[in-house]
Amino acid sequence: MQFDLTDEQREIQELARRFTADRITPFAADWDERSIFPRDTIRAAAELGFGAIYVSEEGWGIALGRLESALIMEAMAYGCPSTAAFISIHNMAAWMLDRFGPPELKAAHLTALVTMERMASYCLTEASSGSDAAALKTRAVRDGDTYVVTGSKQFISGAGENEVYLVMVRTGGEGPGGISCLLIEKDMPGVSFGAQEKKLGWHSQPTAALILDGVRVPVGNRLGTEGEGFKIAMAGLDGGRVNIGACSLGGAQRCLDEAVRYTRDRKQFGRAVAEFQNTQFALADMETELQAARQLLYAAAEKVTADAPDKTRFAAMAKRLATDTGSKVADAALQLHGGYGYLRDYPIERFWRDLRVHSILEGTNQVMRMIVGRELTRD
Ligand code: FAD
Ligand code: 2MC
Repeated sequence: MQFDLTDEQREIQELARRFTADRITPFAADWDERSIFPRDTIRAAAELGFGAIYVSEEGWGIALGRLESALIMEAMAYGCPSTAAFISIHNMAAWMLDRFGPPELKAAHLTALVTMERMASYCLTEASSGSDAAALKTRAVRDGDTYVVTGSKQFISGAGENEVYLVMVRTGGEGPGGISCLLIEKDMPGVSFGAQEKKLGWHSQPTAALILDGVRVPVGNRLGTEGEGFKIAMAGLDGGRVNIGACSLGGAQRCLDEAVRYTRDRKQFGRAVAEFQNTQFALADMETELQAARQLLYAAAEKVTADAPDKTRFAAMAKRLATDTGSKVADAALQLHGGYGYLRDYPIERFWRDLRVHSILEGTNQVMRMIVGRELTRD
């Protein structure tokens, strides 16, 4: 597969890079330092179509492919991985609604999600079911034309701020086949939120528990059929994992660029640090590994766009490699900055913190290996 980007893809990449340089990079350190959620900047990104990148035109989105989405996420993460990842999760939820929602539900919600007037969360994880997502316990009991939903979701990105929550709930028996996906709104009676989590990174976006206490949700708010929720959740994650990988690549590219700049300026033993062979070898490995991860990620993105039979395996491989490589590159860049890399005066430590969680969320990198290994060894 060739990755000579088309002229249109280059234009999209350039647009996202310009937006990042103007609206994200100058402010990201302050968002991190003061835990500011940059709602206005996120809305400005949506004005460019970045809130509904692969939502169909009928769903008021810009109907691009997953490679274009990866390019946009990579570009925005060059300024702030946390904010780019927030927008990625919203895109995942908006696509799930567009792809699997009934027409009236789409008509009611999609236009506001596309403009990001209203923002969406994805709610799968529970306190006792993280990696084993199909063991979730949040219960939805049918009562006439509503479901009564009780339970709680842990670690929800956007919880408390976002207006819309796509929630995986149990409508049937145990296992993945008993799960359905419901759209729940922030202002429905019985919805509340836990305290904001205090995190190592991802400070520009909120994370909290979503608590559901007897929430009455119309049956018309269900995406897909009863029992289809787990597959819908996994289908969303195929794209989400590619995007999270792209966020790691963008953040790591920034760290590499900063390390090149810094080591050329910094002098020790009468020479620029960049002149030491150790530095050049380190930079060479960072560049090589980033390029390799990028190629796999773009290939995975194309497979998700094409709905290829091996898309889930490729998304898992790409997410694993891009996020591990991203953190490795950020760590090497920190080392090349010496003690200054450890200070908030330089951006590296923020990227180091923000990228670290990408090996954990949207499926840990152990789960990514499980997906790949199971497929390789299946009869
Ligand atoms: P566990 O599943 O308890 O895993 C603990 C360790 O055991 C890990 O190292 C794991 O890899 C390993 N492990 C587990 N099972 C196996 C196995 N079979 N083989 C080998 N190793 C295994 N979730 C959402 O639904 N929506 C969100 O918006 C969201 N946002 C998040 C934001 C942040 C900042 C964080 C930290 C998490 C977020 N999550 C979200 C949750 C995230 O997806 C989970 O944390 C993740 O899936 C892991 O689940 P867990 O934390 O329960 O870890
Ligand atoms: N697309 C469509 N269907 C899929 C699918 C996919 N990508 N992956 C699995 N399925 C289907 C699968 O085919 C099966 O269907 P059937 O029963 O008809 O054969 C069904 O779903 C159940 O799949 P599995 O048998 O693979 O389910 P299992 O319980 O063994 O585990 C596993 C699947 C471990 C891969 C899944 O639980 C998982 O991905 N865990 C990690 C959880 C996770 O990623 N959480 C992220 C939360 S979101 C987040 O962190 C954010 C920041 C937003």
